[in-house]
Amino acid sequence: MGKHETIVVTGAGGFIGGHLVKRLLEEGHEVRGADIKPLNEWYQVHKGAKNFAGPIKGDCRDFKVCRAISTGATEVYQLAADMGGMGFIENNKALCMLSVLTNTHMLLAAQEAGVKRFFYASSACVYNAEKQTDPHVTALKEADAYPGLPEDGYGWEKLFSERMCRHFREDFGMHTRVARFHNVYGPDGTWEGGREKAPAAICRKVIAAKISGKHEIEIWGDGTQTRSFMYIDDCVKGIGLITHSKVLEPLNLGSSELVSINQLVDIAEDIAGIKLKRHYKLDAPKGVAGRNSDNTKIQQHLKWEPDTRLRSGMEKTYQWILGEFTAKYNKRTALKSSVSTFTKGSHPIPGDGFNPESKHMNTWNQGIPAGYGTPKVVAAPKPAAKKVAAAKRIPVASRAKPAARKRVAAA
Ligand code: GKE
Repeated sequence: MGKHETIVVTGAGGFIGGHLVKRLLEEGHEVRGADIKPLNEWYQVHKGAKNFAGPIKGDCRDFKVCRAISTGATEVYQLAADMGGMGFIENNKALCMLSVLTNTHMLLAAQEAGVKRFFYASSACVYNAEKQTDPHVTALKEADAYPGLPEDGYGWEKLFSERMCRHFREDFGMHTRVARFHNVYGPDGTWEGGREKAPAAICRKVIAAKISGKHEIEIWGDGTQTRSFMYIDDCVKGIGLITHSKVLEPLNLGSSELVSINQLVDIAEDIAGIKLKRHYKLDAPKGVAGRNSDNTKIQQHLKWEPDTRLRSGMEKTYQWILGEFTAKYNKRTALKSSVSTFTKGSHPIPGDGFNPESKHMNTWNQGIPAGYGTPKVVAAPKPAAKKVAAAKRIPVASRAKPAARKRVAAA
């Protein structure tokens, strides 16, 4: 990368985008940050950047916005997406898929602007669900994305969009680079409200328990599900390395330190210096049973992999959330934030909008990772045996239809 590039970061008001803008400014670049959120909702606002905020100037689903921010730019980091942790993506599949507009329009605008590099933030949610059914996982290598059976909704969109990056490269000669992020955490991110991921949610719930004095915690699932979590500094470093590498295919960008959710809670409890009684909410969104990042390829190509230990990243995250928490809650109100919320917006709803084909083609099962649980497809009530026979019996009068009689006559 040259010394002073003009760089676009979409999703600049979000968690990873905010940290990336900071790093790029420190490196001396001219940065344009865009986000649909109004400026007062951005996690970090960097005065040194030109900020395009809100639904008029910062909505990257709108091609006109994409064009306005990309003209004259030399690099684009496409991080904007409607997304969140399991509580959000499992229940808002249509919204997640609408990010295809952002990805499509940003690719087109960047191509028109003739940028030197286009970075796309994909996700470990693209990986085939059948490879993630056991908490004792074999780490996912890049080839495991195919045959395609990604996370329903969110993962399908990510897989499609990373594929689109590939074809913009092959057909239009654009220098696209793709990283598959594995669960990123750290300060200045979402920690409550329904979109937060497990590390932030667990820190918040432990803090709520400590401050309220009610030493209990609710955990989604049975706590045996496993993940690896990547600290934000590693993520930002990896984005830079991958963008300027020669690696054309999507690369894993994640930690390979596998822990169970129970172990994640152990870490947060240890930082807080308390022990909590655990309650397991088994019907909450769980996602896949186990997921880890195979870092063979990134090591091979970049001689590096995310290496911040979870304990040390969680310490910084906990302290930051503690500051946010105490600015908002006190001993009396702390328990208000002790439960993680999620909506049941997009579960299959019998009646209008319910696809009857699903029952026959098993598409719900196919599109949903194992951890989702067995979906209950509500079958239409079967008519009683007597009624079926009656329905099949064709009344004599209707057998002798004029058309049928005509055919017989013609023969
Ligand atoms: N969010 C959340 N909140 N998760 C909890 C909580 C809680 O209060 N308690 C336990 N968990 C469990 C979830 O049930 C899940 O099994 C696990 O922690 C991790 O949840 P997560 O951090 O929300 O997200 P996932 O790792 O399952 O999935 C995320 O993967 C990333 C890629 O690795 C996705 O949400 C994507 O946002 C992302 O691409």
